Amino acid sequence: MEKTGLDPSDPVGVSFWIISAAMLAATYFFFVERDRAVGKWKTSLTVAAMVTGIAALHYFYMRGVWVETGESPTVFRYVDWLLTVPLQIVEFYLILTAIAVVGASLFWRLLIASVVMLLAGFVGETNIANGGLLWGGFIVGTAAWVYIIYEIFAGEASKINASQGTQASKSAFNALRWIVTVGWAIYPLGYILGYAGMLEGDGTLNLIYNLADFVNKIAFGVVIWAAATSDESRA
Ligand SMILES: *C/C=C(C)/C=C/C=C(C)/C=C/C1=C(C)CCCC1(C)C
Repeated sequence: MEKTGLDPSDPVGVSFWIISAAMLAATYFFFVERDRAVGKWKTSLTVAAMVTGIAALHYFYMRGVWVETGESPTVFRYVDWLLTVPLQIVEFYLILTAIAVVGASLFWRLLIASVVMLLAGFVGETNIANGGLLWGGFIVGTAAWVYIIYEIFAGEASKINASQGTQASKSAFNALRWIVTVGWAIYPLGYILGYAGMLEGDGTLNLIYNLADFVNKIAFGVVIWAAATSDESRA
């Protein structure tokens, strides 16, 4: 049968559709709520809206690829991540610069680590047939992610937060670092399950990545929104 539109018995296609709508709604929400935030927190909400807005666009296209071809929209997915993950790194930096004078080198270290993580994953996922690249990419990507975790829990970023943070910035920073540790862990777990042959077909891997994006983009924005509109942010 020729495929037309969305098949209700295709949970992966339906998840692409639902997340497109959620990303769009979140974008509108963060953008409108920007009015309630003060000072530098306004910029944080703008960036949160950019993240979900860019994702919404990619989810429209990813749904199309999946529904029309039944294949993983790997290139769209990584283009989306390459745009949105660095923006989330910018969020960390904005939270820190709202409270302290922060050297630019910290920003560049986090940014480069996030790009290395994604490029390594992309090389791995687009060369599945080459086991060396598939797992080499995974190892390099995981090392870069672990470095980011180190930086926000024990490195310079964490020290600035601990010594100079306000209540609002500290609670936002703390929640964001758990998202980066626990929420982001869904991606490498999906990668392992997907490519070690534990899942059938590409569908489940896409479901896992979709769920992870939903949590890590929308919940991430909500954490920033909560801090930006809290009374402490006015202090
Ligand atoms: C909005 C999109 C987000 C927050 C994407 C995050 C993606 C990751 C944390 C990906 C991590 C990976 C590794 C840690 C190992 C290599 C494979 C990746 C790229 C899936």
